Parts: sequence; structure tokens; C-alpha cells
Amino acid sequence: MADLEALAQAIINGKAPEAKELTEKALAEGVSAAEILNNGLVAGMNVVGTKFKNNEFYVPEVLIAARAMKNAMEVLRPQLAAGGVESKGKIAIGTVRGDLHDIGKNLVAMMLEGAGFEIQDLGVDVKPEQFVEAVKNGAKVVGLSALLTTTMPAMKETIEALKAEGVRDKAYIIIGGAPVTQNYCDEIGADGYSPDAASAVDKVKELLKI
Ligand code: B1M
Repeated sequence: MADLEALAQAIINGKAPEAKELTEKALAEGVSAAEILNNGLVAGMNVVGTKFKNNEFYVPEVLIAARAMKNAMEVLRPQLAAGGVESKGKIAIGTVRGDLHDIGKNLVAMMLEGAGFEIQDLGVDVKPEQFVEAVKNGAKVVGLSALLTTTMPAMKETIEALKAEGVRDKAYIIIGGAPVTQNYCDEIGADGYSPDAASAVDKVKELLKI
């Protein structure tokens, strides 16, 4: 019988082949993709997020868990699309213009994907116009990451570009990265700041009221 608890545990323990195998087994037994996603993958990543917040897990454990989740998602994604399972919303995320740091941004993206959101990862050195385009294409949340004090102003420039194109109010903007603070968030008029990947998930849920 499909064991979604074991699947969640495989994600928590970062066992990628096992996570993929259990996902395939559950699908073969007729468990719906939505159930596997919610009670297996998302349940596992929720535990990972909590452990990370409580300093029981560090970056390597989260990366390994996220890799296991990605493996399982490869099996599940086509089924989710075919079954018309709705994502919780589209999020465009990227490291802002001039900045090449992506480890933290990738963690945030993986945690958000693990929480059931559709992620458009724009990569690093992302120009304000690219974020504007993403919002025009339906992103409900824009995630900006910056690791350098010299690239933080690109966050403000991105918000200005969204305003100039008349789409600022079409998406929530969340920001993060080591030098970024709540004060800076307030100063540039972003909608939310998160100090880490797990809180980014909470912040997005809070903003989208889900
Ligand atoms: Co760079 N680097 N780096 N670097 N680098 C820092 C950031 C630095 C603090 C090192 C130092 O001097 N002590 C310093 C910045 C100083 C400053 O501006 N205050 C620095 C510098 C100066 C530079 C260069 C300019 C060095 C040079 O060339 N002279 C250069 C810049 C290149 C560029 O971007 N244009 C540079 C280059 C690099 C590498 C390419 C070598 C490499 C990046 C590799 C990569 O990312 N693929 C690198 C690295 C690895 C670092 C350090 C060592 C580690 C960063 C990291 O990945 N941390 C860093 C020093 C440090 O932080 N100890 C440093 C782990 C990661 C999980 O944490 O990214 O903070 P973090 O993400 C966290 C949170 O911040 C938050 O959640 C994440 C998970 O909890 N978060 C978000 C992040 N984004 C978020 C978005 C959100 C919400 C939360 O919402 C959207």
C-alpha cells in the first residue's frame, strides 16, 4: 500500500532515489498526484522548513532534502499537469541585476516549490524588465534576492520599473538576502521581507492569505 508517511520521511532524510521510487509506487497504486504532493512531498518539506527555522537542520540538509523533492517532482509534475491540479500560485524569483549569488535564492525557490507554488526561476543578474515581464505573464508574487550591499538598490529599481509599467499592484514583492532588512523592505516599499527560506514560505502564504 502507498506509504505517504514514508515518502515524507524520505524527503526529510534527503533520500532522493527512495523518494522517487515511493512516488512512482504511489502513482502505480492509483493515489492521486495531488494527494502525493500534499501528504508526501509538501508534508516532508514542511518538516524540513520547521527544522531549518529551529536550527535543527542547516543549509546542506535542506539542499539534500530539496534535491529529493526535485527527484520526486520529476515523476509527479506531468501527472499534476495532466490532472489539472492547481498550483497555489505562480512566483517569479531571481537574484537582482549585478548579483550572481544564487545559493540562498535557490533554497527559497525549492522551499516554495515544496510548499506547492509554481516557480519561475529567472536566475541571477536579473534585470528589472525581466521581473516586469514575469508579472505581465501572471506571476502573483515576485521574489527578489540580493547578497551584496551594492546590488540592494536594484531591488528598489525593480519596484520602480514595476510601477512605471503599471503592474506594481498585480503582484506581491518579497525580498531577502543576507544584507537585506525589514527596514530596507519598508524603505523601498516591498510587501514582505524574510530572513530565511522557511520564513519566505510563511510570508508568501500570509500575503496570499492561504
Ligand atoms: Co560572495 N560575497 N562575492 N560569492 N559570498 C558575500 C555575500 C560576502 C558577504 C563575503 C564577504 O565579504 N564576507 C560579500 C558581500 C559584502 C557586502 O556586500 N556586504 C561578497 C562579495 C564581496 C563578493 C564579490 C564582490 C567578491 C569579488 O569578486 N570581489 C563577488 C560578487 C559577484 C557578483 O555577485 N557580482 C562574489 C562572488 C561570490 C561567488 C561567485 C564566489 C560565490 C557565489 C556562488 C553562488 O551563489 N553560486 C560567493 C559566495 C558563496 C559568498 C558567501 C561566502 C556565501 C553566500 C551564500 O551562499 N550563503 C558570502 C559570505 C557569507 O554569506 N558568509 C559572500 C548561504 C546562503 C544559503 O545564504 O544567500 O544569505 P543566503 O540566503 C539565505 C537568506 O539570506 C535568505 O534565505 C536564504 C536561506 O535561508 N534569502 C532570502 C536569500 N535570498 C532570499 C530571497 C527571499 C527571502 C529570503 O525572498 C525572495
